[in-house]
Amino acid sequence: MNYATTNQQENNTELLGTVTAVQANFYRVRLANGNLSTKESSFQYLLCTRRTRLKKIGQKVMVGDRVVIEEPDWQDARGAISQVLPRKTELQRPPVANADRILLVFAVAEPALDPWQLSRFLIEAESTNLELCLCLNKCDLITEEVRKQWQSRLKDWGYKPVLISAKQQQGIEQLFQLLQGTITIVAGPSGVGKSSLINQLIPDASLRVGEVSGKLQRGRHTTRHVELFELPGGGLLADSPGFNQPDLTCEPMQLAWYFPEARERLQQGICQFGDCLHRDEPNCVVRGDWERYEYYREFLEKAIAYQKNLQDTPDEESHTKLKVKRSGKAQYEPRLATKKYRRRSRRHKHQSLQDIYSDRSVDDLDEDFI
Ligand SMILES: Nc1nc2c(ncn2[C@@H]2O[C@H](COP(=O)(O)OP(=O)(O)O)[C@@H](O)[C@H]2O)c(=O)[nH]1
Ligand SMILES: [Mg+2]
Ligand SMILES: [Zn+2]
Repeated sequence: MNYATTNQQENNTELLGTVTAVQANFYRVRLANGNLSTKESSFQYLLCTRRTRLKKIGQKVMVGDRVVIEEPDWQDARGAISQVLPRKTELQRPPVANADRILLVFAVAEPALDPWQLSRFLIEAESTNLELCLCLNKCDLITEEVRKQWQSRLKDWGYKPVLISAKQQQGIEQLFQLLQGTITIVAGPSGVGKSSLINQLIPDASLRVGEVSGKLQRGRHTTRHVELFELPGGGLLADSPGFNQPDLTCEPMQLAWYFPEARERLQQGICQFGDCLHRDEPNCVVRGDWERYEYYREFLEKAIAYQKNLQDTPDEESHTKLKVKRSGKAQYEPRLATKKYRRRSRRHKHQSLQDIYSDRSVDDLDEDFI
C-alpha cells in the first residue's frame, strides 16, 4: 500500500468514539468498534483534548458524547476531538449526553423502603423524560409474601420493578439483557447496593462497596463526577452520585405528569380549567383516591415554593452570595469567579486523566477538575 492511498483512506474514514470520562481538559474516548483497523485495534481508548475551534464556539464535550477524533497518535494513545455529534438526550444533573434510561435502585430492606423517599426519586427520574427502570435490591432480606406486597403496591403506582439481590446474584441476568447496547444512568440513595450491582454487571468496575463519602452526602461535590463503565458485550453504565438529592425544581404544572397514576387520569379525561393544579379546583380529573395523591399535594407545594423563590431572588444573586456571619447577620458577598476562570493548582494541571482514573477514588476529587 503506498503512502497516497493510506492518506486517502484516512480522509475518508472518520474516527468515531464515545466520551467515557471528562477530567480537566482531557477526555477519555472509547473508540467505536466499527472503525478499528488492524493497526489501531490494540487501543480501545484514546486520551483526547478538545480542538480550539470547539472551545471558541463554546461547544462543550460531555460524558456520553459521540465524537469525531482527529490526528490520532497511536504511539501514545492520544487524539483531538474535532466534532461533537448531535445529542439524542442531554442531562445536566448528572451531566451525561445520549443516556437512554435511568435505572433507579432502591433496597427493600436495610435501609427500609420508604415510599415517600422513593417517590421523590421517581419524580426526579420521571422529569428527565428518559426511560425509567425501577430496580429493588436486597430481596434476599424479605419473604416472598413481602415481595408480592411491594410488587402489587408499586403496580398501583404505575411501576413494574425488577426484583434483584446483588449479594445472591439473583435477577442480575435479566437486568444485564435490558441494559445491553444502551447508556444507562444508575441512580438511587446511598446504601441500597448500587456499587454492588454495578460490580455484578461489570466485574472490571471494582467499585468500592459500603463506602459513603462525607462529601457525597452533601450537595456540592455530588453532581460533578460521572464516569461511564463499559458492560461486557456492549452498553455503558454511569454511576451517578449527582442524583442523590432530588429537589423539586420542576414546573408545578408539570408535576402531575411525573406521577403515572395522575398521568393516566389526564390522558383519559380533561380538568375543567386548563391551568388546573389538581388541588381544590372543581371538576378535576386528577384529584381522587389514589395512594400517592397526598404526596402529589405535598410535592406540588414544594415545587411552587421553589419557583416563587426563583422569581423573588434578586438578579444580584447570580453575582453575589448570601453569607451568614458569625454574628448571625446575613450579607451579600461577591461570588468566586466561575470555575472556568479559576486558577487550577499545579497539582491539578499535571495530573493526567489516566493517573486520576488509575485509582478509583474519583469521589474524593475536587470539583475544580471538571
Ligand atoms: N443483604 C444484601 N446486602 C446487600 C445487597 N447488595 C448490597 N448489599 C450491602 O449493602 C451495603 C451497601 O452496598 P453498596 O453497594 O455500597 O451501596 P451503594 O451505596 O448504593 O453503592 C453493603 O454492605 C453491601 O454489602 C443485597 O443484595 N443483599
Ligand atoms: Mg456506591
Ligand atoms: Zn385537575
